[in-house]
Amino acid sequence: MTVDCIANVTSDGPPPRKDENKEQQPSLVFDASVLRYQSNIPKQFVWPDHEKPSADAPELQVPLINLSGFLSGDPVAAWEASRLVGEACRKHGFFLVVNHGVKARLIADAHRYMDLFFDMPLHEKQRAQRKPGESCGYASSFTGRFSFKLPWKETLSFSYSAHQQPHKTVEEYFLNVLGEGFREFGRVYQEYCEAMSTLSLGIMELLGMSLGVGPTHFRDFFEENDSIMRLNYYPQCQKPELTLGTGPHCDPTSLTILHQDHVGGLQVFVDNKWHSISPNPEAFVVNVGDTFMALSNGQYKSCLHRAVVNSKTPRKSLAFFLCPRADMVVSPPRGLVDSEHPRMYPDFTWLTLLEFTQKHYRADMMTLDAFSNWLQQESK
Ligand SMILES: O=C(O)CCC(=O)C(=O)O
Repeated sequence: MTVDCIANVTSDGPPPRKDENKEQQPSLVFDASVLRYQSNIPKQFVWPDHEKPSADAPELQVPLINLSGFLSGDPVAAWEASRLVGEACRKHGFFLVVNHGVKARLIADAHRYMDLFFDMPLHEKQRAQRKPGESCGYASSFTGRFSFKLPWKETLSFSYSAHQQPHKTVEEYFLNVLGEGFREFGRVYQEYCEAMSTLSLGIMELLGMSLGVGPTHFRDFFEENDSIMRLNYYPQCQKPELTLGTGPHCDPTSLTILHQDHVGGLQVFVDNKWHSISPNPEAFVVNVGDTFMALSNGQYKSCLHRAVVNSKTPRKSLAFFLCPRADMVVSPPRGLVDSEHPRMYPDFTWLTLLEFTQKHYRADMMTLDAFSNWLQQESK
């Protein structure tokens, strides 16, 4: 993710720096209802040649992990699932899960309410406009924060808190920001986030087993998660070969659970080449983010990925970004550190990394290294 909640556009050159590319002129307005038909796209959306989408992106080999045995308490199935998870995370950090226990009706509702939201006129969506420095709300293409290499998309992001129960933070967000007419949106996304939080805690058990630290270590660490949910909407683009829906980035968060619709567009950079992950409506795409890479002391990969757009069909994806409670200290378990595996990253809190990506640095493939250097300089 980019937590835009996080900004997910690449940067060039060494970090850290304040938003050097910040818009000095009035912000460009991304009105999808107009731009999707325009044959000349504004130059701010044209990406440099070396980053433009490639026509050919072979399918990435990712394991399709059946969670039914693990979720019903079968220890053999759990070990097999954890073995597959571990293998994928050492290679590139991406895998698919099926029979995950999330109701098909809930996933369908989450997509349906996305259509309802993004089909509204721009001024209606802007009632939830994300303000500078805030991490949640409606953002169209991040036109306020950056002025070049803009992503061709609109997003709505909101936070989910597992520790503020019985507060229903998502329901409250929709009611407070958009009003009574959005009560049902809040109900659907509250339920969806709760299902994502439960699923991610299960995956944390598998990750802990695969790393040899047992099923409870990471599960307990994320029990009170302060996570982020993002609805990504990519309108059609008449020049899809010039732009990107989401620029190349590694998610600074811990674990991403993505559901993409039938259109396709997710690509992952593995072995020096972009690969696709085709849609599978039964499956969630799961990937490790920078914070979990730090928790695993660098053993598991947070991999570069992006989304491409097309000229025919709008595309939607639902991204749940698991994050620890904001004040938890991110530090690998002792069992993952020894003389052969010295500490790769300093201790930090998720809140500090979140602020770093929002105030100082456009998330990219170097975020964690840039952040570690910045922390070390700050502590001098
Ligand atoms: O829409 C997608 O397939 C990818 C989205 C993504 O990478 C993000 O929201 O950070």
